Amino acid sequence: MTFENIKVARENAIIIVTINRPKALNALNRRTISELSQVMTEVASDESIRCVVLTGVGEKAFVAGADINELAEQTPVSGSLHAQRGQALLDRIERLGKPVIAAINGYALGGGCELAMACTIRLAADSAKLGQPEINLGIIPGYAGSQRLPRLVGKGRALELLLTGAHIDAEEAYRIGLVNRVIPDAELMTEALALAAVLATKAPTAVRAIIAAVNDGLEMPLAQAAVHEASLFGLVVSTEDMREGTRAFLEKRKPVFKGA
Ligand code: DAK
Repeated sequence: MTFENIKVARENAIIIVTINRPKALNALNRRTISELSQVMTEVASDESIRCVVLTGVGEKAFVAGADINELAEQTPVSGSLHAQRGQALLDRIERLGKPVIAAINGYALGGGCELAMACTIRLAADSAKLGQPEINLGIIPGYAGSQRLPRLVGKGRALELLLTGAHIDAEEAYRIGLVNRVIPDAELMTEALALAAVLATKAPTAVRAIIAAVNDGLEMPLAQAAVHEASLFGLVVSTEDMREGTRAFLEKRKPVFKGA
């Protein structure tokens, strides 16, 4: 596949997707959303891909938001279409069934912060800045940021970030639970790829089931979520990978999971 606004590279079972619009600080325009959607569709259907690392080109920005030039000229019809496509992309990332690691290498603002929140795990470079500044444009988040943010950091902190539009640094984002780890700038991609390599060795069906259990379960009452977990458990115990995992433990060796 060839793309204009993203770069895609492969390292064994890992796909590295780099958003590549440096002149606009990697802002998400329609084309970028469409290209990301295409690559995620491909990743979803390719069993040999086990993990994705998502980052932005350069040292300044992960994604500085939705493209404000496009936002400024939206009509109700185009705005609604844009909302549907962008939300579908973020839902697909969240429920890809394979871990997507956001390597946040600079500004992750507005739609950029929303994109990072849809990822499975967020690693932030120590110079990263995160926030939801939509309020300063007279709008509100459009990619479910007002919903994912309180689920990650709690209602009070989410409301403060959404209402002030403030940018917070990586350490503060870590303190409130918005990112999983803060990593020195120069080591961000090395760490992201090291984590991806670990995740890529895990049993794919169990990985998919964990991502589904957590995401679906957060939308359900606890008792119903526990029943859902039990059904997913029933699925994973029927896999060859479960037999391999338990056998490897008993034989005191590392398991080799095949996704069967
Ligand atoms: N869109 C388009 N261009 C952008 C951009 C953006 N979000 N962010 C930066 N740029 C461009 C700048 O215009 C500038 O272009 P030139 O002037 O060089 O042509 C270039 O990138 C470099 O930016 P700056 O010169 O501003 O760089 P600074 O270091 O001075 O400042 C900054 C960096 C990140 C603090 C600043 O660029 C900034 O504040 N950017 C905007 C951040 C922002 O407000 N982002 C949130 C956008 S609102 C929806 C779905 C989602 C959304 C809305 C609706 N629906 C489903 C309907 C989401 C909305 C948003 O994300």
